[in-house]
Amino acid sequence: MTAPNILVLATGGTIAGAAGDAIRHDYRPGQLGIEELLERVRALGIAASLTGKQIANIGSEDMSPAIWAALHRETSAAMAEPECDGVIITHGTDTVEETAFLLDLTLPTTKPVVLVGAMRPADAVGYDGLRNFANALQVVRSPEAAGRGVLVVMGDKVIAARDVRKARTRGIDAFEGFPRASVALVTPSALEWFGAPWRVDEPARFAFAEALPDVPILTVFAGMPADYVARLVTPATRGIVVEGLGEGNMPDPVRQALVALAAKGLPVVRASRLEEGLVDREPEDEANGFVTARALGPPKARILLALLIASGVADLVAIQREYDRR
Ligand code: DAS
Repeated sequence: MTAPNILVLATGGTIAGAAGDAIRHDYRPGQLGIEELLERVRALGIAASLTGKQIANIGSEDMSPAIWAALHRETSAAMAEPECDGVIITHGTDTVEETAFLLDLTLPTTKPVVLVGAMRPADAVGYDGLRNFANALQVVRSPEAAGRGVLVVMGDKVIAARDVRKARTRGIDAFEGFPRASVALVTPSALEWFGAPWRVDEPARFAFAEALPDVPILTVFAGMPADYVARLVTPATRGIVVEGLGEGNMPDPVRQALVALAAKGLPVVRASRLEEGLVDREPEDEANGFVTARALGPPKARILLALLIASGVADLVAIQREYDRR
């Protein structure tokens, strides 16, 4: 195989983190520059020509629309560049699912785009970043990686953007996919895809929005007073995602407050605070004027609703159809 040209966009996270001590628990994300990381990757001797670009160097809790815009711009430009074979984005693990899903919805699927992170900082014993990066390289070099949308590589799992979820706070096996667990298994020396690409040559599903509309997440808990809804909604709010109990349930006074907002034209999407399980449409959603998130957890349901609103999709049937498609 000739060495493919891969653009590496770096945003920070634990993969670029440092503790200054191999066994310290606390550390700071976003300490290693991209060239330092690539030097360590190149020493592995994997056939690939890597060009690094530092987009940010942050903990991904500080991920922002401005960084998303830069990632989208740089990735789009690379995809249009005939010499570029694929893009790897290094990212903190806390919000990688939001970035991956946003890019998945707003980029074409003609070239592989892979996000990768780590759970241990670069100077820790058993740093997982180098192996994860080698795995990401194995994926991005594969001709079969295109046509699957944006992918996330964590450990030896390759998870599609629609499915990826951070499920654990610690440990190198922190990620799960739902409803599809992984679309491939990867090691630095082997890659096994489960099935053929399903989005071959698909154009971007939505135009990228530089400024996403205000769509907060309402986290429901037992005993929640209804006025929490009013406390969350401002004049700028354009839609709400409910992180509901079980299959997207909520106390009745909260439901009534949301029904009143839905009647005024604010889209309300019911999701679940649980890690796994669909939130399916029920007959009362019709009466309430609600939409259901189906397989998407609250962070991804929020990204989709914000993009739909930014694209001018206001009709509830059309909004529901987009959740049903994921
Ligand atoms: N500090 C977190 C972040 O940047 C954790 C991590 O990367 O694993 O998202």
